[in-house]
Amino acid sequence: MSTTQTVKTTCPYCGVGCGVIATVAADSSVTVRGDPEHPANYGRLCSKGSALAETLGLEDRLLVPSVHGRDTSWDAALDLVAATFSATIAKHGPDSVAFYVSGQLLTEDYYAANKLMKGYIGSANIDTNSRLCMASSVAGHRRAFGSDTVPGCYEDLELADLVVLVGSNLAWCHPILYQRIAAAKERRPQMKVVLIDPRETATAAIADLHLAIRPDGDVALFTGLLAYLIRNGFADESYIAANTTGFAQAMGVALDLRETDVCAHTGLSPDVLQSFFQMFSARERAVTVYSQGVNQSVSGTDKVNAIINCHLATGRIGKAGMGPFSVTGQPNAMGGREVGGLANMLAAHMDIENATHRSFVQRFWQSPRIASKPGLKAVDMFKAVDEGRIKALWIMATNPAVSMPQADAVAAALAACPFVVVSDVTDQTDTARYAHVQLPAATWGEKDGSVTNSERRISRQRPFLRTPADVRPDWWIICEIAKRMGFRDAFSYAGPAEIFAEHAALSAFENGGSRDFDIGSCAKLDPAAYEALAPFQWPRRANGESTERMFANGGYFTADKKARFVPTGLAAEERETPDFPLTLNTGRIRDHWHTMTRTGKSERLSQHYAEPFVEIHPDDAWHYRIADADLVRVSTGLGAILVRALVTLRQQRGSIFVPMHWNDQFASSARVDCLVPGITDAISGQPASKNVPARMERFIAATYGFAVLRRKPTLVQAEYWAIAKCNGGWRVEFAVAGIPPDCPAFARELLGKASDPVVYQDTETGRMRFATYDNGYLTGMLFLAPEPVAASREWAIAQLAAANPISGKRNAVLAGRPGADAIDRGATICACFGIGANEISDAVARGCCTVAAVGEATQAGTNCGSCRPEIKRIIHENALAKAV
Ligand SMILES: Nc1nc2c(c(=O)[nH]1)N[C@H]1C(S)=C(S)[C@@H](COP(=O)(O)OP(=O)(O)OC[C@H]3O[C@@H](n4cnc5c(=O)[nH]c(N)nc54)[C@H](O)[C@@H]3O)O[C@H]1N2
Ligand SMILES: Nc1nc2c(c(=O)[nH]1)N[C@H]1C(S)=C(S)[C@@H](COP(=O)(O)OP(=O)(O)OC[C@H]3O[C@@H](n4cnc5c(=O)[nH]c(N)nc54)[C@H](O)[C@@H]3O)O[C@H]1N2
Ligand code: SF4
Ligand SMILES: [Mo]
Repeated sequence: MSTTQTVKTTCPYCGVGCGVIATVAADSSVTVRGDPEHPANYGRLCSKGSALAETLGLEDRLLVPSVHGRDTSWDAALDLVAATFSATIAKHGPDSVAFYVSGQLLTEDYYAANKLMKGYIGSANIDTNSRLCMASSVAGHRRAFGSDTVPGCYEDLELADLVVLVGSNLAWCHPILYQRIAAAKERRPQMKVVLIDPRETATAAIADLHLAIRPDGDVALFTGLLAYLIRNGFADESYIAANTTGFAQAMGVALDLRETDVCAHTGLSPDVLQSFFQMFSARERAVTVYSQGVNQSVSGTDKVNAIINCHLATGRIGKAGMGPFSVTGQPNAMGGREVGGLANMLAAHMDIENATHRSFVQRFWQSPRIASKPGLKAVDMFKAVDEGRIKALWIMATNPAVSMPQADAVAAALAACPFVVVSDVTDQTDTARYAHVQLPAATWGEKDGSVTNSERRISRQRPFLRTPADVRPDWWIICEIAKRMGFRDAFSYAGPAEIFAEHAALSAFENGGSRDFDIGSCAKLDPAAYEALAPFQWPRRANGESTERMFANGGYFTADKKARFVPTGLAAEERETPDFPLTLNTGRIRDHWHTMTRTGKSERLSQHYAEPFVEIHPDDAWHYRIADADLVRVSTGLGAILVRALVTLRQQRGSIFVPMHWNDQFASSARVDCLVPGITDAISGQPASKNVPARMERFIAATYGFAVLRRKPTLVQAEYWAIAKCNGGWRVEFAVAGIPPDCPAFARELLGKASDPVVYQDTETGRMRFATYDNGYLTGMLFLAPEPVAASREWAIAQLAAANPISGKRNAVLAGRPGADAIDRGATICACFGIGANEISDAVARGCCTVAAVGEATQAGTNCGSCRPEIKRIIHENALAKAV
């Protein structure tokens, strides 16, 4: 490309679905900024979105198809996959094969995969990582509304007088929605925010009330709220009578609850409960936002319905500033649901159990078959792989060896499976190890298609980079396999535009307003119109009919057009697990995305947390004799992991939190899903990843180490290690148990055999430090100590990245901390400008007492704003310290 090119596309991370403008300069360098015209973000991007350009490099990319680890041609790979799937089906029937797909596929990819499995192979054994993510919301919606409909839109979050956030760390996981709420609250201080989360997350920064609920206390809480609303005359009797059924039963169960039981199940005092109930009652414009603290639970579907019941009972649904709001995780979680990517759904939001729907879909596709019963849901699918019932499995755009519960068992099942195909963009993942065939897929920036965000808005993802020669888009790969399996006519698409138009036509096929998902207006879209398609919300029927909000006046998608109340009680009983007295909670951090295949490539995003960790309440830390920065072994009946202790009051007593991101590519033993059992919600089949009985103990090492080095470390012989990209290279943390290693030999191994390190040894304390140079530039530095290394990480990284040779100070760097002439920035808080906690604290100490003032003094928080909740906390803690 010789001139600058500018392309409007959509962020490939979370379900907020922000519009992005990518600019490719004449020298091929890429910059990204928020699209000021996109209705999701109006120009803003969070830390992950802002750093997208750093994740586009070809390092770690899977660039050529391979069979049994050997590069091969596309024809050979496709022929083998098609032949093996066909032969397996011929011999063992259609249910002996399966696809495990992802909310990170584009709608067009997803549509083709679902069509192939359900209409042509004739099985419904296609499930998706959305099973681990949105299945309980889908099931709850369908129970209440008769369809999987999100009734509201983002604007409701700004128009509401009360936003209740349940099991959602919005500040870190949907940062732009968080910022929209924070800005609305600043404009209208009467607006209130309630956070319901066992942990005091960064989201608490905007909360007027934080309910540190007991794990899985949510059903009891919202059933208690329903009882309060009814008793105090807040039920909207005319809405209930006109638009719902089942109220009497739900009311009966709710009114039977005793307050003492609600307190016991939620762990909340009567006063706190009253405050919340009163807040909710007093504000008609209320939105309840919920996410994985709700969905990922044995009572996930009941949680969803307990929330929806309160909105139905007050008629607060589908009106400006009102409604239950399930926010989706992945960029195309919604699109996947629309094409029927779940094993228990059909395309275009139709039901697999409904014979009329099956006939619609089969007639539309004119397909030889149509799956007649639900297929295997994710956990059961991998069980079937393990038991040899599934003999050929195709995994696309997901990393189940890390993200599935019972991750070790999943890995073992993959290892034993006769035929595993993995379509991915990354060459080495924990799942790819088990692939017989690896298919290189096009990634963000190369792909062309569409995604749907949390508010039902469909946006285009457009390419702006040249796709590497042997890389292909997912839809193409799927269609080529389908053709080779004998389904040429049904899968001969010229491009994604044609697939999208077909998907749109199916959504409108014999619909007539009877089904929620209808984008009939796009059924005749030609490639040029598809190319130009501006973001729009569904439904958008062929006659142009559209709406931002649904159900204000009923019109549900049940036979009688009425919504259903679902009676909910207290939900889950206590589990007796004396050997595992702690509750292990898992989830996300601000700057990493899932299994780190993308964000792990960005040095900026790898500084906020550079190691896997466990958050522990100080009382538990004391009880288990664990100090901050110790290493901790966390275990359940399934296995153990080794992570760094982070002692914090933000955690509840008896509960610990470990992020889901770290895997074998970045740490020795930190895949937290190795500890999570495959226990699921009975209705949705979604695994309970947030409430796992566990125990922990301090891990005592003989030697602890920290290193920075230019090149990626290849070998770390240690019980514990974790690597992360940093400015100028890589940082490594490790610990060795048993007999202390031969330190000089260890240093040579890590820093490079040819190097001639400067050494500093303190025989009294047993501490050793090494530094290597190339022409006066630091190339590596290693600290070894009998206790966790106290050197300043940020300072060591700054030396590695220094623009000038370090001459004259060779020994000084081994001090491991800045001299009197420089400051220690502390752990990175602002990823955009690399501002550390110490710099922010200093600014606060100098009198900056608002986030804006800190921004003015340090720049922190002035670009994407994702760190603003943390800056606010530092200011708050400083104020508390002064008050003491
Ligand atoms: N930075 C970042 N953002 C992301 C992602 C990412 O990987 N990184 N992933 C995206 C995806 S796919 C998803 S699904 C979303 C998830 O977004 P969130 O659901 O907001 O994220 P989580 O951290 O999984 O869990 C949210 C909270 O649920 C709380 N919780 C645990 N148990 C309970 C409980 O019993 N009741 C209640 N009320 N709360 C509980 C946890 O303490 C946690 O703070 O994030 C999306 N955005
Ligand atoms: N303990 C615990 N476990 C969890 C969760 C939790 O909260 N706690 N959360 C669950 C949730 S909500 C989710 S969504 C899952 C996420 O878990 P995963 O889906 O396993 O996570 P990702 O790292 O996003 O995996 C995406 C994979 O697809 C590849 N990829 C990216 N783009 C493309 C593309 O265009 N085409 C192809 N073919 N490949 C591509 C990436 O390289 C990567 O390997 O984890 C679940 N697991
Ligand atoms: S909030 Fe951040 S991660 Fe989510 S879509 Fe927007 S920029 Fe991307
Ligand atoms: Mo998710």
